[in-house]
Amino acid sequence: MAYKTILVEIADHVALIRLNRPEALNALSGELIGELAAAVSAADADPAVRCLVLTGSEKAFAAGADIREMAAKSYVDVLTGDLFGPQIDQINRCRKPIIAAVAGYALGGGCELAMMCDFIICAENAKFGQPEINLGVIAGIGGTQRLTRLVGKSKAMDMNLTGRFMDAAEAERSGLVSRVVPLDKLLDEAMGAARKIAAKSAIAAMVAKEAVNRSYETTLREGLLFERRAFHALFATEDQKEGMSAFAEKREAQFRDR
Ligand code: CO8
Repeated sequence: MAYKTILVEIADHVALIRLNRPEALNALSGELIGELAAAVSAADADPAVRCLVLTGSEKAFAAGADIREMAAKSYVDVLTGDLFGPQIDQINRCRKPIIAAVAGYALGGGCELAMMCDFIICAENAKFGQPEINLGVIAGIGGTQRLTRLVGKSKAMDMNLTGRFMDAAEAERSGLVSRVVPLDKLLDEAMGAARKIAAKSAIAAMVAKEAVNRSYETTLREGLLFERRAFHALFATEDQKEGMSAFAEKREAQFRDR
């Protein structure tokens, strides 16, 4: 499918999705969010894809929702139109792992989009922020919720109330990102991680993602039970037999997603 605001390439079982509105620092317009949701759903449904990487440009992952597009909307417009709601829900339904590769600005909806991915690898020039307060609004797709779970109340309050940006070193220190790499290594690092994931059992990867995400939704006791039952269930797969036989036979496992 031809998109106008994103670029999609599939290679080595990895779908690389690039946000591509350079004229607006990849600001999330309605069109971009719609195309992104469609591309994520298509990759999720494509048997040739085993992992997704979401990235922007060297200057901006995304500088937030498109302010020009939102500015004149009324309360009734955003409420009845459920601004971004269905598309965000669609992206969150993806069961395959998604890595965010962030360089430059990840602000507002851009920071929130990165946090919707399963983990974030960023370049040394990355800047994260929830500056919506400067616009007289607040974060709307996870900036007060996911950010708080990731970096704790104090930093989340600081960022949401002052609108200040967090650099890559602070983001790594705070647990917002899993790795920081030089800008010219960002895509190699993210694609390398994605190819590594793509070589695993897709069933185990899907269940691991589901189990980690469950930890945000439930108590420790219920989460541990969910994890244990999911672990037990994986013994019904051929991939478990293959993975454990390959270890004993000192060879690479050949997973077949069965
Ligand atoms: N929306 C629209 N256009 C943008 C945006 C944006 N978020 N960010 C940058 N642009 C445009 C600029 O207007 C400019 O366009 P032009 O050249 O036509 O004037 C172009 O991109 C380049 O930007 P700058 O000239 O400003 O570049 P600088 O390098 O000087 O500054 C900054 C870069 C610091 C990133 C600056 O552009 C900035 O502050 N951008 C806005 C950041 C922001 O406030 N983001 C939050 C937006 S609100 C939001 O994300 C809410 C999400 C929740 C939605 C919830 C739905 C339920």
